[in-house]
Amino acid sequence: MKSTARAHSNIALVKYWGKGDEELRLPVNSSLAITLDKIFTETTVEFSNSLKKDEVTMDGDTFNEQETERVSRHLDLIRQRANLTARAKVVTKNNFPKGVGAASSASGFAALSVAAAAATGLKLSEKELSVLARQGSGSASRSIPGGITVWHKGDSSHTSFAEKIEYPSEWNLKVLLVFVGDLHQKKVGSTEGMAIAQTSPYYQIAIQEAEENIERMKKTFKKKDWLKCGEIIEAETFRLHMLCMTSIPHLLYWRGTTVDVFQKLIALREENIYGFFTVDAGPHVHVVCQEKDVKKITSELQAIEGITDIVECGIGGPAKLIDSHLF
Ligand code: 2P0
Repeated sequence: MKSTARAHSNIALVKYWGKGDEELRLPVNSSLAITLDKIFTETTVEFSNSLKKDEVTMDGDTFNEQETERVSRHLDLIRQRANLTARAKVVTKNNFPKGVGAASSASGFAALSVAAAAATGLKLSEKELSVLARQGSGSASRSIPGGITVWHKGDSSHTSFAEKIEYPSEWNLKVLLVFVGDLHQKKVGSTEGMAIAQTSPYYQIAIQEAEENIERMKKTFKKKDWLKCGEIIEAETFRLHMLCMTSIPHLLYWRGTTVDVFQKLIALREENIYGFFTVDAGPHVHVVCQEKDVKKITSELQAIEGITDIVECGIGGPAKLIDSHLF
């Protein structure tokens, strides 16, 4: 059976940066993320006995051996479960460039998991799909449920999955993706970067802080405390990048323009305009704000030299099967 799925990217507000179990991709702390409606991956999978090996193409390019190997290992998990040996043809398409800090592995492995499971005829629950996607790429677990999600770190494979949580819908949350400089691929990817996180002298305290920030953030949702929520979003940005900057060797993902965006957002608070910055393993900034402030924030940021694009996103839905196949 040929199956196609679409999964959205997500941006973490409480970040994942370190694994307790590399093989299973169990994180050292829980994380919390927003699903992005405008950034997504579509993937078609078909298993066939006539194929000698898995064949993967993304945006028209055939995957190299190393990239194919990672996909094959993920497909093996599904083949095992479905009691299948056939190889697969996988065609995948992003509506954004790979490796620019728009979390292509999150939407990629979420779409692959949903499409491949369906292509084998397996019927998996949302939780099972999240557990499965996590094993391809940790952040992919959070692209399965949609909305705002918490990925529970868990203490075993089946207890480490993401689920939706409630948040104040009246905030009308938006996320502005602010692209800084050219969109070439980053030099040190997340998997590689987080593998050295424990060389930071601040590692243990950072893990504890993340768990506490999940609880603090959930409390701000309950109390509808927008400013406190923003404070935690930015504290998490600095927690992640402090870890990166104090790892050995250190990792500095920001550019000057990244900091210019922070400064502009901080200055706008004088006018009661609140956009909160968060940054992943790259130089680009995600601004979390309310719909009523989008126009003003966008026009102010557009004036900063070095910003190449701003993409406005709302909150995206769950990963799901779609009818339009890619081959
Ligand atoms: C996050 N990032 O919470 C953090 C913040 C990037 C910075 O999760 O090794 O691609 O595939 O499990 O999920 C990106 O890391 O890493 C990520 P793997 P992943 O969103």
